[in-house]
Amino acid sequence: MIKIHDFPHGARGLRVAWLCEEMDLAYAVTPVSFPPDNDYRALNPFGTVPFLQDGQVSMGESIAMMLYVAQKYGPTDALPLADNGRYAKVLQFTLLGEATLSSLMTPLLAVRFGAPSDQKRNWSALGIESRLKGTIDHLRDELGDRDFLVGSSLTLADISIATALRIWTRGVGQEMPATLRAYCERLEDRPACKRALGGR
Ligand SMILES: N[C@@H](CCC(=O)N[C@@H](CS)C(=O)NCC(=O)O)C(=O)O
Repeated sequence: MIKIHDFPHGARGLRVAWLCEEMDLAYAVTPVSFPPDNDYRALNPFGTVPFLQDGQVSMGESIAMMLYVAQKYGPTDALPLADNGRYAKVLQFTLLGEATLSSLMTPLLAVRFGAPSDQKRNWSALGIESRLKGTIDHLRDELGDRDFLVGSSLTLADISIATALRIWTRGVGQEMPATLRAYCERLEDRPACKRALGGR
C-alpha cells in the first residue's frame, strides 16, 4: 500500500493523499514530527517532508509523487495522456504549484515563525512576497471564471495550485484574490479532498 510520511497538517503531503482519494487508491499517512527526527532522516536523508513509500519505491518531492501515482496507477482524468491537448498545460501548472509558488513560500514561513522581530520585513522577504503576489494575480487571470485551471475537470494542476495557496493563506498568513479563494473553497469541498483532510 502507498505510505505517505507527512506533517499532520502538511499541504504538500495533502497533494498525494488527495490524488489517492480522487483515484480511489488505498494509502496510509504516517505523521512526521517537526523537526523530522533521526529515524525520518535515515529514511529520507534530504530531510524534506513529505516522503512516499510504495513497495520498492521510496521518493521525495510532492509533485514527483503525484506524477508517479497518476502514471503508475492511472490512467486518470487528473493527468491527461501526452497526446492530449491539455497535457502540456497540466504539467506547466502542476510544476508551477511547487517550483514557482510553494518553494518560495518556505523561506517566508521561516521568516514568519523564526526570524527576530526586527528582521521579519527584510529585503529578501519583501521581494519574495511581492513576486508571489504577482504570480498569484496572474493565476487569477488565467483561471478567469472557470472552475478548473486546465479544461473542464480536476487535474493535478488544481491539486498542486490549491495546496500551494493553502500554504500562502494558512502558513504565510496572506490574503488571496476572491476568485481564487472561491476556487480553493470549491476544490476543498470535493469529497476526495475532504476525506484526505479528514484522515490526517
Ligand atoms: N519541493 C519539496 C519541498 C519539501 C519541503 O521543503 N518541505 C518542507 C515542509 S512542507 C520541509 O521539508 N521542512 C522540513 C525541513 O526543512 O527540515 C516537495 O515538494 O516535497
